[in-house]
Amino acid sequence: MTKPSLPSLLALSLCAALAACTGTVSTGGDRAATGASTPASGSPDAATTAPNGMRVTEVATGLVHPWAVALLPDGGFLVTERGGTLRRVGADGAVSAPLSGVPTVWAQGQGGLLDVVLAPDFAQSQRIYLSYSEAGEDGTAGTAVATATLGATGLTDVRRIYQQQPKLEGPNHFGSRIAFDGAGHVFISQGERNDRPSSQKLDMLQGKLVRLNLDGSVPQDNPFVGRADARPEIWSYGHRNMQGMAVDPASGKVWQSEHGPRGGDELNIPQPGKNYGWPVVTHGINYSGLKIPEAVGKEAPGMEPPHHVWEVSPGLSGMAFYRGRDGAAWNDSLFLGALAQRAVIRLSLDGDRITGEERLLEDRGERIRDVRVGADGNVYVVTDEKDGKLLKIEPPKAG
Ligand SMILES: [Ca+2]
Repeated sequence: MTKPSLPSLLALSLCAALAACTGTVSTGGDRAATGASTPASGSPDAATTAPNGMRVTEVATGLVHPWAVALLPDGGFLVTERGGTLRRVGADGAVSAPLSGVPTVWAQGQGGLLDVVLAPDFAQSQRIYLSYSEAGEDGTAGTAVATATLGATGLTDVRRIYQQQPKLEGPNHFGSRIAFDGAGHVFISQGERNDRPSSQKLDMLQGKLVRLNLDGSVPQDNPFVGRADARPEIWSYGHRNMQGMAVDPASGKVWQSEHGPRGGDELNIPQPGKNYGWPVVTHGINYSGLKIPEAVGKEAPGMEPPHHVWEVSPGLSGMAFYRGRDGAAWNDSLFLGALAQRAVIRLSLDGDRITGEERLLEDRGERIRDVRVGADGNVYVVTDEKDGKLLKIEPPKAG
């Protein structure tokens, strides 16, 4: 008796569920694989069901440029708005008044209140982590991270645990995401503040992935600890604007996404002390259409190639792994928000290997700023709009 293995059955059912199943790594602007093509517009309250069985519900609307969503154990949400407000959204979709106690943010350009995540011990401590841009002297600004205790209507015991140094002028490329490795460390992604050369300078924190202990102190096993010419907070360098980051629960590895210039959005799995190339190696060019002045090409000695690259930029934002749900249609996926291409990207994973790409919510035409996966097996996203939304995506049924 020959029976197909469970993995192949799952693969078959997944392929059957999708309008197209490429089975290969998608590069460039390949937007061929679209599973959910039924228009989802209509009544804002109505759940819509796509042909693959995926169901999309508007949980909340009226959020002003929401930047991140954290999923609370009670079924509710915390949502940051870039302008500097943090709100609770109830499981029923009720949006609270702004919570008190949020740090003052520098809300200009791409700066403002950015990421929000729950501390690893949130159930006991009620602590949260926020990233944001803060003002420096003489019109400068930089990325910062604070922790705080979450109460019903506000934050208390707010402690700043990280400040990007030095602060620079300009309203662009603050990152930023926060992720925990489950081993007592917090990773903070940030941008190079549109100051390209700084990504290669080890005495500056722009364009660096930073690794700290949960209280903000520097782990003594960080790669540049003890070097007089380098900042000890640095985990990896040569990054552009890292607006997505997540730790893979299957491997414990941190993954980050970064905007390329024009073309060349990347996924990396940063290793300690390694150089990820910006602006010396890149698959992109300047938005002006001109070559990046420092660029030598797509590779160079001593510089790590991206784990995955999109030659046409989706405009990557938040990301989340979908793991450990045997039998679920979307098990072993990585979800990424796309701002420019206005979609949710679902990558199929085999370990670290990317085996397929699908686009979701393209029909809605909304800039996707953040993606999270709930304990309930659903995917939650926020849209970067003046009338921003929190959406719930229920996966298609497996098999
Ligand atoms: Ca790179």
